[in-house]
Amino acid sequence: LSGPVLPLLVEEADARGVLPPRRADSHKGTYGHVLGVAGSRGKSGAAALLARAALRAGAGLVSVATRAEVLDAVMAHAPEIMGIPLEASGPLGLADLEPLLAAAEGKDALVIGPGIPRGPETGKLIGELLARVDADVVLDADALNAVATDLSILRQAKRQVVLTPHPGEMARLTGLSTKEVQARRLEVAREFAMAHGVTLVLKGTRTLTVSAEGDIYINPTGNPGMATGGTGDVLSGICGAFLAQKVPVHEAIWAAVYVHGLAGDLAARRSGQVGLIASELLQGLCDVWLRWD
Ligand code: NPW
Ligand code: AMP
Ligand code: MG
Repeated sequence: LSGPVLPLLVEEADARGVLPPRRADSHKGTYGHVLGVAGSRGKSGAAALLARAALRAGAGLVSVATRAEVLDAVMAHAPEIMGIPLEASGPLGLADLEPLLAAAEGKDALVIGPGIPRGPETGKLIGELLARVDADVVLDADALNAVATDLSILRQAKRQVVLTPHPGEMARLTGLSTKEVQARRLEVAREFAMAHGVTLVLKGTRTLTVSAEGDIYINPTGNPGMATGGTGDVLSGICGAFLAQKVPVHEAIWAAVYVHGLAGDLAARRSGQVGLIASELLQGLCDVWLRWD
């Protein structure tokens, strides 16, 4: 951490220019294939929100790998989703490695974590995937809690790694308390991103995106109506979709954060902050695209 850094405030014009225009002669392959590794019994909704958000954020194809017993529940939320059943049982572990490596073949971005069943081997599984999969990877939710036990796996990744913790997850990643994280958000996020060579999104009011080089982007969109279950799962899907569309990671992620917050602001105009629920961010995303048309 050498010298002072000037955080940049992301503006609407910056975020608007990030996604490539939909060319007349394009096809679904042009917009990339996202693989979500998400969901479990009682948390199939997290996988559905991730997948539907990736679709609404422009990904050409979206697949979800999840425990076989919940796959139908996830796919019932959208006929556009393709499903990959993980036949083992219990927490995700090394028994899931081969099926997941096969599932990751040809994918442009992976999003791992929302609602996954976590156990003692989940961190090792994620480490193997990071080292072997030829796609950028977003780690969220329980994938963050799983890698917290051995952060050295982040450095072994073949491609770019993005972490999207809320302050509670950031506390687990760093060993600090949530209060300490919140008191020094900028320093904590920057130190972590640079130390581990990852893009770090520290969520919450004025979400921070920090690049592996230590550049800091402050997000002005979003509102407390988004303090409701599932909104983070939506963000992970948007991040995956932007990466799959080949937006370079250094701009894909602060732009995804901006769009997610703007979708929340537009959705709150319809439902109010009190009434807002995470699935309404999906319509909010469409409102963002119409606003920018
Ligand atoms: P406290 O209480 O302040 O110390 P967890 P989770 C903190 C899935 N979901 N500012 C706060 O800590 C997810 O994907 C599934 C300050 C809070 O109590 C995960 O896999 C859904 N503190 C799994 O469930 C919908 C903040 O973190 C604690 C903060 C568990 O995820 C829901 C909670 O964090 C959910 O998305 C802030 N802004 N934000 C589904 N429909 O399937 C958070 N904290 O214990 O990691 O639990 O985030 O709910
Ligand atoms: P998660 O806790 O993983 O579901 O993520 C919650 C999402 O909602 C993150 O993107 C947060 O930045 C956003 N969010 C939660 N509370 C607020 C708030 N008070 N203001 C703005 N955004 C918020
Ligand atoms: Mg979350």
